[in-house]
Amino acid sequence: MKSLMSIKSDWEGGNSGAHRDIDGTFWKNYFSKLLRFSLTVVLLLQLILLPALSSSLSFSAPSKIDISGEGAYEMNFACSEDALGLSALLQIPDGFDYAGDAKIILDGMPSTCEPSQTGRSLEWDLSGVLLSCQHIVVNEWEQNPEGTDGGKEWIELYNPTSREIDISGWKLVDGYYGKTVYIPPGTVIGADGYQLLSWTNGSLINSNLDCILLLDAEGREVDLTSYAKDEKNNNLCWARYANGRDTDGDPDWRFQVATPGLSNGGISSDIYTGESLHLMFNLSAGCGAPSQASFFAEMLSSVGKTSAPAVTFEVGRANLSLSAWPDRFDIARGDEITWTVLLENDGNGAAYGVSVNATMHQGLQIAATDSPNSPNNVLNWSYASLAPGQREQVTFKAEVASIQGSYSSLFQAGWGPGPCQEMDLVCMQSPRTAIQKLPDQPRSLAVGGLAGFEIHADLPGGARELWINDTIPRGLIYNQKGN
Ligand SMILES: [Ca+2]
Ligand SMILES: [Ca+2]
Ligand SMILES: [Ca+2]
Ligand SMILES: [Ca+2]
Repeated sequence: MKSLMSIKSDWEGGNSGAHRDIDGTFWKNYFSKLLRFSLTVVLLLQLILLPALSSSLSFSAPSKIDISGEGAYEMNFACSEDALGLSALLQIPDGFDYAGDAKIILDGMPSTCEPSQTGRSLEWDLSGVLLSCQHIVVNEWEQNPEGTDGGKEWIELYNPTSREIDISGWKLVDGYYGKTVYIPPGTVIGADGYQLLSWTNGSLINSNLDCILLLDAEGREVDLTSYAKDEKNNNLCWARYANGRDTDGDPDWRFQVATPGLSNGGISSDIYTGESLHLMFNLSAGCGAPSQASFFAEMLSSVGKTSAPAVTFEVGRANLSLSAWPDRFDIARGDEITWTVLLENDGNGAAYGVSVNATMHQGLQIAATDSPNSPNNVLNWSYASLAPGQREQVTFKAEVASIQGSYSSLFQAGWGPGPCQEMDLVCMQSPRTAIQKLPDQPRSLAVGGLAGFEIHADLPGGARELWINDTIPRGLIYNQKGN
């Protein structure tokens, strides 16, 4: 193992031109290597000090989810041994539904991953997805072939994914001298394929620790080997074992008989010892979800079953109340009525997708309102959500357009898919006796001109011995021939 100082002096002693080739990438990799080295030391110490840990699975959920709302859930799997054929299982309680957006995160790389559903059980087959999370690796390298090294040193790349990858313009850089070898145009590695490359920029050091860094055409790190030396001058060299194994640690590597262009042997795994996998997805609670829910999660693989401790959490439910009232109940033609509609959530969960509508009686005509007035004398409005304790009030005006025996207006509200709760409210108004003289606004008149007036009497309850007394304004003379 190298100390920080010895690594630094090796690099400073190398070809300074190479430092320009890769800008700051080398220092980044140097620190990332140091971090990996430290982690390896920590892991080794744990192995020495502690008994072997078994794989663990935990299920995390929001502490509370509301009916008709969506929550983000996560399964976290920490793997204690290399495993194949990985799949995740989740039992979801009645009333809950898978709401999509599943992704898996391994080594910080997200990948989408949809489950299949059987009854109340969701299952994710993770093997294929994990394969797509992988990347090209420097799989094997011979820094000291038998005899003279110049022109005979080689590096093997391996593509573990299920798609071919064009590596034209990518480059290899050695950690000791900082020299670069460019990968020629037109180089493509097929799925599960190998590519052998000759080291053509001088010779790789044998008797000092060296490493090979693989950068893509944009100069981003794709892979990095462990630091290693080969003083054997024979066909033994450093290789990832099992073939392609990549946990960023020294245990990925074995000094063994070279297998250029072929598998390094062993059985590759979906996930390796010490790796952690996060499976994230959304669930929604339907109208029928219970007030408490439990989830059971399992991870299955070639090395057995790991169960998560059961998780129970609270389900909140909104309870909306709807009230609506006019500023007067006895009305006459021409009155302008102000309506107030109030929604209140006194439940312990938010109401999502709240919609309200007001259908006014045909004798009332909706007038001033902020909401778009829809045809048929109906007003609609909505709220994305109403939190527990939240109140929302809307006012609008309607004019009494005609005299009717009574006026019944209908107010309705609902929320959630289904909906989860529906409310109907009928509000009655009665006509009142009223006399109206029109027009009743100031107007200009010429001498000799006619000023017409009209008197309406709305008598919804009928009338006996009806008389009307009207005072003629000063300056006007009654003209019974008027209209
Ligand atoms: Ca040699
Ligand atoms: Ca060798
Ligand atoms: Ca060499
Ligand atoms: Ca090989």
